[in-house]
Amino acid sequence: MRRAVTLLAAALQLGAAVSPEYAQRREKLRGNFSDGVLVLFGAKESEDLHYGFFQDTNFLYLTGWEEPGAILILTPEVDKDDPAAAERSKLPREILLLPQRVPREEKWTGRKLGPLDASVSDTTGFSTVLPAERLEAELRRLLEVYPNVFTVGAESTERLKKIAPGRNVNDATIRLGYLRMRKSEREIAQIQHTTDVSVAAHLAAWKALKPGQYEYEMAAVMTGTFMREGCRRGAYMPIVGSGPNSTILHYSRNSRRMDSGEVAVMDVAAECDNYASDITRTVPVNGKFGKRQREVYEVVLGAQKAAIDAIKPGVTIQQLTKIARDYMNAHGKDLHGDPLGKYFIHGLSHHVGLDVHDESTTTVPLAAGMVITVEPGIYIPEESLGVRIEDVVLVTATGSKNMSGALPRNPDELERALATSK
Ligand SMILES: [Mn+2]
Repeated sequence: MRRAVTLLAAALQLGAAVSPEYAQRREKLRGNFSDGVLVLFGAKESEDLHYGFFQDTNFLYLTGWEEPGAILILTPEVDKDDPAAAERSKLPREILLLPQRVPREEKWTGRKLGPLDASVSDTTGFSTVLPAERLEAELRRLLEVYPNVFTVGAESTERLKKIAPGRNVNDATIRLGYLRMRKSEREIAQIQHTTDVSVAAHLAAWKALKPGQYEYEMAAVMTGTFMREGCRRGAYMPIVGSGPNSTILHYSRNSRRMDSGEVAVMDVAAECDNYASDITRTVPVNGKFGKRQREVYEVVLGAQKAAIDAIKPGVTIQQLTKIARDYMNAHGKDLHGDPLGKYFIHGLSHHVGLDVHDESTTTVPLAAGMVITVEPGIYIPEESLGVRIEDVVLVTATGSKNMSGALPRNPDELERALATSK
């Protein structure tokens, strides 16, 4: 019977039974709360035809559930010494609430799994699945036993304040963010896959790059690579900035013609199976760096290498940032003789995972299994010259591994790759 149900679910594309990893994460999170109930709202059906439906990443992290309108309730692990332990241990540990099916809407959006479908527990991995309209009743019952509510985001907080007036509604963003920082083996493999696809996209763009091409042509080649590899979207809008645009951090119009003698900053990466990557290379449009371009490039590369060399468990992003900036100040000057550190105007690193910018408190000591970017940049508008080099780096027990290291970044190697790819 179970097999038949699973096959039926597969035939209807209702999502394969989810990995046990999600239940493990919920258990871990339950150990992080003591006096409250966590309520998370999944993303609603998207009316934005630009993008389609993408699940909220915290919701996805805890459930693996990719259909709209779901709600998750978690109660904390019961402490045996708690005077209310007997009462609390009778409550459900976790509840998934799903919207009732609306056949009329399913003509537009496809068959959904309803809370009353026979296969719902097998498919979702939750033993308690209820219709979404039961939220208020369930929450009221749980709040007879627990004083507080936890959730994520302003909209959810407002919604819960209305359902539970007079209760503290606390934001759990940071708590969840910390949990998400250390990636599992499976997550690391997924980020590696996304990174490999993104590296292939950069190499494809290098092959197409020549003076007279437009920035959007590079973006098209790269986005095409993502889609051919089965990835649904980029992790962010492609940034291809040439000449003066190379100094604009989040330039994404990509509308300029690229000319010989300029550099192009390409900050482009995919999102595959919900996991992001984040890679930047700065390349000479005609295939050869000019003297000054190479000089500044070497400073950025040196800063990046110094920071990556310093990565090991216990070090903070704040410390790595100082290493990168100190390197720039010691190794390069602007046209007025000032050290280059002041042209590094953004953060060095952020965590990468389900979001391209996962929660990234810069003072948290790094630990094995964390994945961060290392992306020093120098932007000198006066010289129409911006250089950023960004790799995705896994923190290991003894140091680090550059997950995007397959994409050349040493200038000679990069020029050779540009020449031989034509
Ligand atoms: Mn980045």
